[in-house]
Amino acid sequence: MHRSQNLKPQTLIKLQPLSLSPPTMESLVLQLHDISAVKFGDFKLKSGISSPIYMDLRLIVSYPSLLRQISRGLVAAVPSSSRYDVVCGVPYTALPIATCISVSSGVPMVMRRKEIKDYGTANAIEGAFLRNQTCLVVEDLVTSGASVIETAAPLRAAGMNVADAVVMIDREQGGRENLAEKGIVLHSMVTLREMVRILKEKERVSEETQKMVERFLEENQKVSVPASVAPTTAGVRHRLPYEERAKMAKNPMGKKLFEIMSQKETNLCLAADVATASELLDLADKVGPEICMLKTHADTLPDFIPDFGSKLRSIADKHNFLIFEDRKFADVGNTVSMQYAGGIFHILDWADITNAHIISGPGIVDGLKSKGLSHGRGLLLLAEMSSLGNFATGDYTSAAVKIAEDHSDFVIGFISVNPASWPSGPGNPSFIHATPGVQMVKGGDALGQQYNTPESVIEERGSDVIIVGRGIINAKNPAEAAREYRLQGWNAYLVSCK
Ligand code: 5BU
Repeated sequence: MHRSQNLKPQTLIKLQPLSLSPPTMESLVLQLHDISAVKFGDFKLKSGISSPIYMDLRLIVSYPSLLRQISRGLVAAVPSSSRYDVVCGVPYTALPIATCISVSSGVPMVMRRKEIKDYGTANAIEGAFLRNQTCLVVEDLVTSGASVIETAAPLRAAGMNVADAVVMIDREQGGRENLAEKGIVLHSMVTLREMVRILKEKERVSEETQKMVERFLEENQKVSVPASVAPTTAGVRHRLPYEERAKMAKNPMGKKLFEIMSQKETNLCLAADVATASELLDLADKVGPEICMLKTHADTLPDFIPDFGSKLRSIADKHNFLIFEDRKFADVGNTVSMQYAGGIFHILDWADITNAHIISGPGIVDGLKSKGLSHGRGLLLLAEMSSLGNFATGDYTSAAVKIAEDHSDFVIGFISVNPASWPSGPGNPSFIHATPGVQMVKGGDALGQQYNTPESVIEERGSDVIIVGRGIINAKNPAEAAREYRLQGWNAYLVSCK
């Protein structure tokens, strides 16, 4: 994966640099103080808390000798028996440190993109690596561990093992514990307490300052990971399991979807936006085992033929997933009923689920229901959209909820983006929430699409189904990528049920 053919895969390499011994901690701490990378005062940290001490470690790039010493110190902090295939610095401050470690130890580096502008072409992880390689995450400073967790997620999603992180300064404020919960052991070069002790001993700070920092550390031993990184502390908790919700669903197709999700342990819907129908059928067969639903845009397929539906149906039956035609009906009831059952596509014949805007009022649901209900089909209402600047917000979203409640025999739920933020939250558990705009890293494309991570969508935003298109389709191996999305989506669901 992402490695050129003529390069041999790296084998695990020990991190020890060949010559120099690690610098003394005392000298390093004093040098950091000399360059004003350690400051005392009243500072607001990224995690939101106020701190009497602040470290500006971005400065170290201006001091190559210090940078070299820090990287040697970090290498020495990792158990000498450890071996890694790659190192990855947490952007941005730790990037030069990771580069130094890579250069001195011969362990290759990968880089995590902080944000991806165009998901069509860019990778979340840059560099040459293989699945199952072991990656050491390098960080300059850990408070809650949030940044390390943010970096580990796309590395893991790309198939790498991340079990260790090494940090220059551990503020000892819960980061070690938060990372341990995510299966990452934190190795630190020095703790904040130890730094301040050295500075006091060398008369760089007063006893009063030392005491103030120690008191602060005592009082702030557990800084939790912000909700946007690990939404387990916020968002939707104690969610009912899918199998319970299956029993509540009024529409048989909604019930079936919950049942499939529960049986297959997947809340992943593939947005199969490929160039041709034959490519779509091929992809459906490959990704089928990982998904609960496959979403189509039949009107984009140049080779759509009448038996497309029956071909897709047999693949859907083979792998036990539902077919969702993302038609986004928007006309008056009578017209949509004709569009649904007739035309070229005969959506009613092959799509288990379709969706509709509510712009034209509740009559659109009646129109679709007049054809779909007797066929056992289900409908998702577009309560929100993922694209930048869309108008499906506020009262419009609330109106979609009301229409769904009034037609719960046919409506199975919503296309939504952040149901946890709705006045009544995700609401009636018999309705399902499906969310498009999902990638492993937050960001967007050049045409207004906006992406959130599976964890954020399920745990924080309270959705049930992640809809993923280009994140899977553009991957080197779509079936493997689908597996990673499935695991992330499912783990997030399990957490939100606790
Ligand atoms: P992507 O490649 O993961 O960006 O694909 C997203 C899919 O979801 C694509 O088929 C869109 O048509 C669809 N979509 C969306 O992106 N946003 C919305 O609000 C709705 C559908 Br509704």
